[in-house]
Amino acid sequence: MKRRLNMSIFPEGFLWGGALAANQVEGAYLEGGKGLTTVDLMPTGEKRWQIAIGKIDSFTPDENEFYPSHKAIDFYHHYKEDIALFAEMGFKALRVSISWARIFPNGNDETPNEAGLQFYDDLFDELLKHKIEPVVTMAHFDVPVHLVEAYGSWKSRELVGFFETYAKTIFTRYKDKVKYWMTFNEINMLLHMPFVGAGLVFKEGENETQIKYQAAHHQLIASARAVKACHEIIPDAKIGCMLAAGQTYPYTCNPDDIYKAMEKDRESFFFIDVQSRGEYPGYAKRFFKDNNLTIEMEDEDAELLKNHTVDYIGFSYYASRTTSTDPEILKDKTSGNVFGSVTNPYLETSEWGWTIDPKGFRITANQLYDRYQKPLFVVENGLGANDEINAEGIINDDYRIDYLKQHIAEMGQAIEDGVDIIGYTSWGPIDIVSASTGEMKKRYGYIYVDRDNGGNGTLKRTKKKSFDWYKSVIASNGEAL
Ligand code: BGP
Repeated sequence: MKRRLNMSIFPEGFLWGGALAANQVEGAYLEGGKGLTTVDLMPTGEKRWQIAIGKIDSFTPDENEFYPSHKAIDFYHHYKEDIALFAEMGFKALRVSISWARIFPNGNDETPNEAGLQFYDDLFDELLKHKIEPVVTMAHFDVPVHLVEAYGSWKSRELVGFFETYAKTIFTRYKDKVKYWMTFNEINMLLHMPFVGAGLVFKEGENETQIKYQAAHHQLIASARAVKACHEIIPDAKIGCMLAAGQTYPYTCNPDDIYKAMEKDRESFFFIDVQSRGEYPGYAKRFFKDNNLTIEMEDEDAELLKNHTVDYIGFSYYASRTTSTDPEILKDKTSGNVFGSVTNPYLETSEWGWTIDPKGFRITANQLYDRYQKPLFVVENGLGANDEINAEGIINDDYRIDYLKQHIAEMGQAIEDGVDIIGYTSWGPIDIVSASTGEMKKRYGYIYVDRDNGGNGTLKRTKKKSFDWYKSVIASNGEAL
């Protein structure tokens, strides 16, 4: 009997690794010719949320505010050291994002910024030297500010052409080094944090829903044009979409709750239905009609969407969601959750109020695979926690090991269910700036970074207990959890 080479339930070649975003790690926010991006205008504190939802349209820098993306963890200068640590854990892949404004400082410059192109060349070379596959996000919450000021960002159809030029530039430059791409990070976040997802700013009295869905259409067209260009320039590459996923549970078996849970999931699936099935679903057309929305489309759009769908479905999973039609239940919204989820009495939550639901990971993976029947790529999963260094300089993050162990086990169950998952890049393999709060204390890493919420610290990297644990998970291809 042929001995199974791989005793694990994870397939040979499973892409174990970690995920980062340029704006949350690089720092050097104006170095090497980089232009300002939307996230560079977002300080920590309560103002951050108002900016995230597009309610603030004046961004005069305030020296009393702290802007976490300006230095982040200085990955721009530390990437070789950090990649060596990732290699020590045995990473097969590292998800990073390219900052559009490093390549085109204004987003639509006549010629690309060579220093920016060279930085990512060096970064990819370092990864390949360690046999780590680069997995590249083209837009991860960082729109060039000039495009916001001059065009209203993704409100404008002009952004489609600018993004296509950016896409063709990086595909051509990195075609021999990068074989896994994805277009917009958590494209559905446009609905919940429109400035973060698409650089949208709303003026008093504007129809925000109309603006959001017109901007979404522009991103969906830009994504399809990028898919087309990627397949032409790098025929052996895979390019995917990416959503913030997490099945929505109905609070009761009341059909109204179940219908509302379906509607909530469709808010996110809408984007992926277009990117993966190639057309606007009927429920979206009804939504536009019922809400008097008119989405401006061009003649080429329908055919472009139909003929250039994604190769895989990338997604982040942190938590499931729960919804209800009962006003009493709805009063109790889970804090820190952009999806307006209510508390699920069967589940614990993290320090930041995010539900902890490993079984939900298996449910969500099955839900996505049932719907799209395309390979899935888990490109974010992890636990944000306020890690402490003890007197001996040790960080015993057993809670993170426990969270990840349970989630990886459930991901394995999904694979046993027949779900085709090609990789798992856990979020923040090294401590980085939190997207929602801008905090450093919301730590995700296997590696601790000496930096606090105010940007103070030596930036020293220290392995946590989870470093060796994840190293053994990868070495055993997911068998030793
Ligand atoms: C997702 C983003 C990531 C990351 C993650 C964790 O929305 O794609 O950029 O930030 O959430 O969220 P946070 O950093 O707010 O804890």
